[in-house]
Amino acid sequence: MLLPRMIEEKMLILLRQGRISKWFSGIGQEAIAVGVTMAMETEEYILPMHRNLGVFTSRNIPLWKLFSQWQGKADGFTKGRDRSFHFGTQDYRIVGMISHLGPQLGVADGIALAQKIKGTGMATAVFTGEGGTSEGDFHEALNVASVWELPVLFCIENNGYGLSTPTSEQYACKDLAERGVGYGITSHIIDGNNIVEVYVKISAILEQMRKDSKPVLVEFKTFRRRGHEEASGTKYVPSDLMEYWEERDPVSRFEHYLLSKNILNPDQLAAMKQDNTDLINRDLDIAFAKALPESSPSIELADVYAPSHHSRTVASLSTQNIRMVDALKDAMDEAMEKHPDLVVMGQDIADYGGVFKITEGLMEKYGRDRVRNTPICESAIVSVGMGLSIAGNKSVVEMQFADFVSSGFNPIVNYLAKSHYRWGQQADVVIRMPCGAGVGAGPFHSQSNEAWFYTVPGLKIVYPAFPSDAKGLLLESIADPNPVLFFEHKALYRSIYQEVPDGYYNLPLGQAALLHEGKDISVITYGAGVHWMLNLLQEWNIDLDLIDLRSLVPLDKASIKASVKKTGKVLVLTEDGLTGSVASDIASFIGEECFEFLDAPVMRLGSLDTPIPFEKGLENQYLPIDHLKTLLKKLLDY
Ligand SMILES: Cc1ncc(C[n+]2csc(CCOP(=O)(O)OP(=O)(O)O)c2C)c(N)n1
Repeated sequence: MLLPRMIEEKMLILLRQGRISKWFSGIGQEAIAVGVTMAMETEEYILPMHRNLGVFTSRNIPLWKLFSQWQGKADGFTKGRDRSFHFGTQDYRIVGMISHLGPQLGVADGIALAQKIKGTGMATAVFTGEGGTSEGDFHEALNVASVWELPVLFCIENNGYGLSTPTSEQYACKDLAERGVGYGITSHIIDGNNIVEVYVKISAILEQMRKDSKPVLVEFKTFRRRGHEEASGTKYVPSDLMEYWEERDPVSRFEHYLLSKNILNPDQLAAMKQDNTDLINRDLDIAFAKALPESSPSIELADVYAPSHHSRTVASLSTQNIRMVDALKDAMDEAMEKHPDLVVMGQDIADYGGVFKITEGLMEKYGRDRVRNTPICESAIVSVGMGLSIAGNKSVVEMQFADFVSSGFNPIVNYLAKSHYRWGQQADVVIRMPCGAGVGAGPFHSQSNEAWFYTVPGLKIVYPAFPSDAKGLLLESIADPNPVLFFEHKALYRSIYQEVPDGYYNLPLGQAALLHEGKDISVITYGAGVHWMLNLLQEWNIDLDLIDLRSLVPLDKASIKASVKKTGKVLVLTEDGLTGSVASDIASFIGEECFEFLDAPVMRLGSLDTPIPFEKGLENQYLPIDHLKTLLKKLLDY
């Protein structure tokens, strides 16, 4: 406890000298981080927050490395890409927070799930402030841990304020520990300023958790003695409250205890302090001498995605004439065989087989550990996928409908997408997205929402239009170590048949397919748009290139360019509305890169910029299909 305290005191000085950026103080809260970490086994994962320096020091991370991280140095854990405690390290089994506070609670569930499936008997500890307990993520994570019986130690550090918000404005129950009852979780209240109580009680709790594999909720009562971050001060804190907690300082309390029991004498204490001072000063000098990151745009871009090392398997010659749903079902089965660490999660996907029956039979074949029904909590389940990846498992998360991904948006765009760039941790998660209109399902069961994710670096987006592509691309997406949003158009599920190769094969991402060749126009599209065009070509013999993009990130710019160069006229067709769409982005790429080949303005065609209406006539009016021929004629005549 002395070491993190003394590091902080030094940091406050450096902050005033402008030699480090923000500082979130944990002064007065050290007993919790230190006590919990010392009660954990070194191989067990801990997911700390911004005031838990004691977790990092108790895991014996070299101080120069920590200091380098805080100074944005090349040798820090994030190579200058993220600040303060926003990093993880597999070497020390620590997974740091993202700013959004709550998602890591679900990540802890995922790590604990991996441990449970592997039968390691290990527990996982995760921290949150009392402010963070108001986020949906907290409730979702507790519920999942309880329903799935995951050995997660949920540690609430109740330090009186969330930024300036006192507990009375944060929650209305007496103690946050009461929340455990609502989720069927045992809970405890522990004096967070008493290291002996923390260590002894948490050791006993963990011992039990490792045996019975159940989550436990602990509320540590403590107090935040400094401002939310150093610049923001503590004006709003009544002085008598501050004094009350100063008297209960965990470090001086323990010093007093050790001295009074003659476990430690004053000389030893002074020597410890001197050793710490020397260590801190020495490592600070090392960190200050370290270089800032030397980088370039190409180095930064190369680190957004984890490299894929898997091999390519060509498709067998034996085939079956099947639908998209059958091909996807096949792919899931092949993937479960190929990757023994793959876990599949989603609502109603186990016994029921999923609402579209794509996971039917998987649970019977691969067991309940690997094929898991989830409660209705998209955010927690995406976070669980992240946790599984940290612990070495692949996962596929089925959104019941692509529309519901909005409830899991935050961990996708902030956790999964940024993880490899931030600290080199892959997010090996595929999110299956049954999407699309034309099925009379209205505004919340029909969206083609790929554009929501298209602007976020770190995500891959795949959108097949045929059964054989769907199988090979899903297998590739699962083999790929990066987060992939895999769109499956519901209207194509049962309407399109194709000869699909048996067995395992994977198709590369970022390679478009040229489905029809011609010289007059290039039509660039994906998903249902491909079939609208194929239908039109059956009744109208028009000399055009039809390009099925198959994946949107990575995007096959070379094929787009080659076709536009040949035809000089282009239509980018999408089922999405046009404003801010992938189609608009492709159109601007063509405008910039292919201008000299163009004989007409780049045309776009998409749906109306309205929510998707339910009634058939309205839905038809919403979709762009009826305008396709007119627009192509206009382009031909231009
Ligand atoms: C989703 C989200 N909303 C708001 C914030 C801004 N914010 C950062 S920390 C914080 C207070 C957190 O309070 P608490 O969870 O009690 O932790 P403490 O800082 O007291 O340790 C707030 C409001 C954020 N980081 N993320």
